[in-house]
Amino acid sequence: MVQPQIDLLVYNIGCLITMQGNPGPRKGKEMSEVSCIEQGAVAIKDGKVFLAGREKDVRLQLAGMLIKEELDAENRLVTPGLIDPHTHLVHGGSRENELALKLKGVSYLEILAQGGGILSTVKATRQATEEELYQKARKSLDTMLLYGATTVEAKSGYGLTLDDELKQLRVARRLDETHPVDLVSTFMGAHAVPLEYKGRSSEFVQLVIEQMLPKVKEAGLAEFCDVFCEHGVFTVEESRRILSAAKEMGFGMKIHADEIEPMGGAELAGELGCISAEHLLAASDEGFEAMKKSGVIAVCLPATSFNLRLNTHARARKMIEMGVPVALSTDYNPGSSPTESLQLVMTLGCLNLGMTPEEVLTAMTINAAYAIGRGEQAGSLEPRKNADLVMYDAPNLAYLPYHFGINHVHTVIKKGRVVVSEGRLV
Ligand code: IZC
Ligand code: ZN
Repeated sequence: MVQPQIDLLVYNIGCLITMQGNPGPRKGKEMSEVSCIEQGAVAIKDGKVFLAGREKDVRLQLAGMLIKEELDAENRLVTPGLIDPHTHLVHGGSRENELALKLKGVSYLEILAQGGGILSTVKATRQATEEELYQKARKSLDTMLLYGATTVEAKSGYGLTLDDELKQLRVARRLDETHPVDLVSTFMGAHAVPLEYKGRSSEFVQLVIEQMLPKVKEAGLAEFCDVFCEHGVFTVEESRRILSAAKEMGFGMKIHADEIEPMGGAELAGELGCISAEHLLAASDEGFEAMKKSGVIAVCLPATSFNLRLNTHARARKMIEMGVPVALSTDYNPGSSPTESLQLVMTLGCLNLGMTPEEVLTAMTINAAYAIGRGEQAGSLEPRKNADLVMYDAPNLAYLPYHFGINHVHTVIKKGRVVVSEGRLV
């Protein structure tokens, strides 16, 4: 008989947070039920977690099994790999020119209405070759990984023609195939009304529904469809049309809802049964109720409100109290949130949204996994899930948001393989 073997045993973990629990996104008090196993270990086999728990117990259960390799965590903190459930990863160019405008008090939506903002990134993305987009996004994905992200959602939405949308989505697929980080793709053709359709948004909506969605589906290039439901972008009615059509075609639905103005986007997310609703700064209590009823996950993006200099924040505490599961994300994009760092988002989640470090970790592991349909594979360290874990040069969880603006990651293991060691890509 072949002797069963373990590929890698990570041991001497000072604080091991597994996020083990019942299946499903965590709500209310469950979001703070995060415990630390002192002297922990994680046994990995075939890229999956075999066992995670107290080192003493893990070693006992492994008795008689061959352990091919051991890694000493030297008393560090270990969590599941972080999950970034909302990014605009693939794009051309950058928008540092908007900083001066912002300092003069010009708002994000004003910049967009003047043909800048998203539309300037659309221009740069259309001009870029597929290879250029790939190289640029790859660099950002490396940074995300160095900061602890092991699964990342990526939206299109800077092409706004069928070919340019497909170009962005192909880049995301190639990254998924060639980079250690797992990518989950979202089609967001309804991210802005392109200049050539100015004043003819309903024709553009028709293009998205009749041409883009079927082609994206046919090419198998996206799992989800997202819409920017916002004043001056897409109305609730247009968003309903696009998302309903997407649902018919078998896409999961996401929505940028009530980011800046209260529009009823959260209510729509509940009505349609979206997997997640994003931003939600201006969402109403009725919107939260509708989300709760349909099990919509709230994806909060505090780096965006910080960077837009908004004085308001998503009401994460209210949502947690009401039982809406909350996830957190960078919203990485060249305009409203040019950062790849989920660790910065941890700090902003605590200081600006009032979430505890435990709630923050829940929001960027298990709840983030469910927000992108990966709850069965990722988000916690339990048997049969992907062996995605992060080891930090930090003694405990609270240390991460507390000591902010730097990178605490020491080692990242993705599907059982060490991909970051001593803070460097291997
Ligand atoms: O490029 O500004 N909010 N979409 C919706 C964005 C921000 C990305 C951008
Ligand atoms: Zn976004």
